[in-house]
Amino acid sequence: MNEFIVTLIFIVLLVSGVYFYAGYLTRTGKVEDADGNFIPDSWEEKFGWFFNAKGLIMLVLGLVLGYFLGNSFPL
Ligand SMILES: [Ca+2]
Repeated sequence: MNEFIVTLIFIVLLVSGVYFYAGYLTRTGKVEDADGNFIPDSWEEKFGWFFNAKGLIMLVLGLVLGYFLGNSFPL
């Protein structure tokens, strides 16, 4: 497996982890989430774009990862 794919998988896990952690923090009430969108309000101020683009980011990462995995392990 080449390093690019390993890096991609790492990025996917990291990004997913951030989304998961945001949900965990807000659901357990560890951070303030006044608007109830499961994103810590303190994060939203600085990284709102990161959460707004969640669907797009995951889609692009999935497509890129799928493309390179498909190239490395052809059926
Ligand atoms: Ca919020």
